[in-house]
Parts: sequence; C-alpha cells; structure tokens
Amino acid sequence: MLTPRILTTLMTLAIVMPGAPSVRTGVPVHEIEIVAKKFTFEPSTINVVAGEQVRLVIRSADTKHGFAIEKLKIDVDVPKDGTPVTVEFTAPAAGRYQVECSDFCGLGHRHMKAELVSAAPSR
Ligand SMILES: [Cu+2]
Repeated sequence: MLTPRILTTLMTLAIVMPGAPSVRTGVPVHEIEIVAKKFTFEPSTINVVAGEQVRLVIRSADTKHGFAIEKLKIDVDVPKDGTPVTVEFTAPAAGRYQVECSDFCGLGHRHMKAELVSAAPSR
C-alpha cells in the first residue's frame, strides 16, 4: 500500500502524448484542461489532491506560451497553433505552487501566472 507520502517521494514527471494512458497503468488520473492566453491561464487556480495522479492538458488560444511550475521542475512549451500539450505527474505535498508562463508572449507576460493548489488528502 502506497501512502500519499510515499507517492509524493516517488513523484514522477512525464510528458506524454495527449490521450495516452497513465505512465502507471491502472492508477486513476485527474485530468484538467488548461487554456493559456494573453495573459492568463484558465483556470487560474488548479486544484489537486496530494498524491493523486494528475494530467494537465494545456493549449494556447492565441500565441506561443510556456507552462512552468519551477518547484516541480515542470516547464513545457505551449504551441501557438493550439495543439494540446500534456504533462503528467503525481500531485506534490499539500501546498501552493506558482505556475508561470515561461515563454515571452508580450507586454503582460511577466504577470501571466496561476497557482497549483495541492490539498492534503481527506481520510
Ligand atoms: Cu508569456
């Protein structure tokens, strides 16, 4: 039995093709769609539960953006043409993790931020 703590320790990060099965087969995945556009991410708060397997499907509605969560070593390009980019990982320990655009997209770029909020699992 893997406790959330162990799952967090074993945190995996993978970039996979959209629609691909979980890296760890059989584990339910919490999939969340995110739209990047000048100069926001929608939703701007991404709610997950520590230890769960998360798949973010991110696409741009206008120009090229980046999607980065520095604390989780996630940084992907989000292409201009709207092609979705998928990031899969195990939700980290409870806390708040800043998300930011990592690819210069215009004058509002440095304000283009969101937040991943990881909640402690209820028992
Ligand atoms: Cu940007």
